[in-house]
Amino acid sequence: MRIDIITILPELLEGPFSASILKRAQEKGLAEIHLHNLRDYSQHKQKSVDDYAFGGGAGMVMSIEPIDNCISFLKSQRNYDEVIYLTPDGETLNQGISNQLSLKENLILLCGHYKGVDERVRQHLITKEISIGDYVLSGGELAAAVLTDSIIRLIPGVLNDETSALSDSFQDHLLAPPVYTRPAEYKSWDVPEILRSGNLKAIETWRHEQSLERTKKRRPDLYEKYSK
Ligand code: 6GU
Repeated sequence: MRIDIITILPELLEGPFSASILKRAQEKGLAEIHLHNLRDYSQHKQKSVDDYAFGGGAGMVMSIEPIDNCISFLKSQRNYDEVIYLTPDGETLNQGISNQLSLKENLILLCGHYKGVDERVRQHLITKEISIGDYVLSGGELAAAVLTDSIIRLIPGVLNDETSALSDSFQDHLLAPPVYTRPAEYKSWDVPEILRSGNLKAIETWRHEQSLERTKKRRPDLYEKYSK
């Protein structure tokens, strides 16, 4: 899988992709992440990428030309499955969307800023719009990092223990059960006896019950989906 990210702040994204699982996925050749500085595609001598809004009002709008230039250049190199715009008014990200996107070959992510992009970008160049939740970020970069992480960890071979993505919270509409590690005795805060029993069948049953209980209590909306 290859992900091309178009941004005015590439330095904001370098950190998250150069450590841990995302770094290892790239080193193993399972994922390629390429950052593109939108300013490099501006024709202006000051490299500007935004302008005043037609009709007036506060706030700048990201211009169509550098965005179209960058996307056109990328599309001339290979075919893309989706061109995704990260925006608070997009479809809210969930595990199902990440699962679907993890099966794609090439993705473009466009990070929004200011008052957003010229609407013609959305009408003619974008195939999918994603938000990561109902709160406002200063730009789309952190959302692009979240989306990229959630997709890449699902690619087979990225996680050491391949079953571990399958046992994540949300993968089956349930929250994950509680986990414990040594020491078994700490102050008087005990580890449930069953987890130390060695009875694998009983442990599996206990974990499933805990998942159900947790989901019902903390996320009744998810529990509703699961029990349907
Ligand atoms: Cl994708 N962008 C911005 N700026 N804010 C957000 C978001 C995206 N998703 C949630 N809040």
